[in-house]
Amino acid sequence: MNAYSPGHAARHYRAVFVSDVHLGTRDCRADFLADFLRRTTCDQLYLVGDIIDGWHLRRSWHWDEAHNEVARLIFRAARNGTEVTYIPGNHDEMLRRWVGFGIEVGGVRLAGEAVHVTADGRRLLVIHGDAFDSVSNYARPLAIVGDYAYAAALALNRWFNVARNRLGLSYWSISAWAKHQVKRVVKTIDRFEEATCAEAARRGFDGVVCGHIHHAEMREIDGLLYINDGDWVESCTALVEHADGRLELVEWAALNSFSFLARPRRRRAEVPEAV
Ligand SMILES: [Mn+2]
Repeated sequence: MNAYSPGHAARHYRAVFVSDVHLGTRDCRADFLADFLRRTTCDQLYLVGDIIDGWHLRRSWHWDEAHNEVARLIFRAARNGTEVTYIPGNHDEMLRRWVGFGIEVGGVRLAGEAVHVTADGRRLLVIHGDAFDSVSNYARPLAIVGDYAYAAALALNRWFNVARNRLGLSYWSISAWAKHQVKRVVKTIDRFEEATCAEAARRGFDGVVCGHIHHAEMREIDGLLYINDGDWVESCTALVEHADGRLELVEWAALNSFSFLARPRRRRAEVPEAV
């Protein structure tokens, strides 16, 4: 398992933002996130929603040692002086009813949203982002269709239409349909980005940090900074702020050449004790 191999030493950042971890599901790369948290320290840690996937509670709850490790490392950071803010998303919305009470559990503060001021004085609105679903027409599940999927669709298309032809049916293009879907996804993401930015602008912020759509991004929209910290299911990305206020998207899996095919070993002894 490559995620636990000793890499470079721990890095310190002013702030770290992660979201859409989906702990409790099999698809969550808790092993990669545990590795990131073990090798990263920060003054402020923002958990920007969908950290625990409560929707899976009643269906197939999946929780292994890597999931434990993520929870342990977050609480350890809080104990060691990191200010941890947990902003619930739509998958951990059961926590939302508690945000009004100023609750802190093990040093982790629950909040509906947060304001982060960077070292160079920029004020950023930190939200999960699902409030903008209706404006952007974002509907789950919404996967980005990659190049390989498109190639697969083309191949499938050939066989599909051979079959349709034999059945006396007219030609119907899967690839054209797939292309149309990709266009629709791109449009939806654009609308989501514009909607969150418009909200931040309306409230006088310099930018917005969100998650929710599992699409890491950092760009300027109409003079406003839009940042999406991505997710820990597909892209395994985090947003970090350096000491001088510089913001950077870190692609942890790509950076460490982790293989998505390798799954963490389940035996407890394989995981180094961190606490
Ligand atoms: Mn979400």
